[in-house]
Amino acid sequence: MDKKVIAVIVLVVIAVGGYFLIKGQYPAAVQTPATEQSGTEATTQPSSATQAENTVRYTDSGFTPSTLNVKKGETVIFKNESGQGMWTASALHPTHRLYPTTGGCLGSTFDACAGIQPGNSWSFEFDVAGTWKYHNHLNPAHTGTIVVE
Ligand SMILES: [Cu+2]
Repeated sequence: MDKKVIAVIVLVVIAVGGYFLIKGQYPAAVQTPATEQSGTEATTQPSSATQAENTVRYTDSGFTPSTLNVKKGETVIFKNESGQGMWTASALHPTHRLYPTTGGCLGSTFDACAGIQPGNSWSFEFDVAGTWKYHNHLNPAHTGTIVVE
């Protein structure tokens, strides 16, 4: 009888001890991925910040910002947040030949070659340094400038 009682006590001690061992490890296991997550968040933040800087919004009142400075090789995203089509294209209207890369639908490759519908966006990589004016081919009064350094 005494041996049985001792055996039960030993089993309870092992079970309780094991429970606390597992419980003690749990918060540590949860904490490790949490710190890893905050680490990756910190590294992804700068790249998303630079992307936001290279965004030109097109609203019913025109392109914002009207002048955007970028570095050579960077991509600019033109977001159509207006209620009309946005056909971003190099100056001068209607030949679109100012930006010096040929092979576009009319002149330069800096040309969306189509009306981008509201809610959509169009992007272009600027590989040539200079001051490049552009406009909305569907509403040439709306203009903007990209300065590539
Ligand atoms: Cu045009």
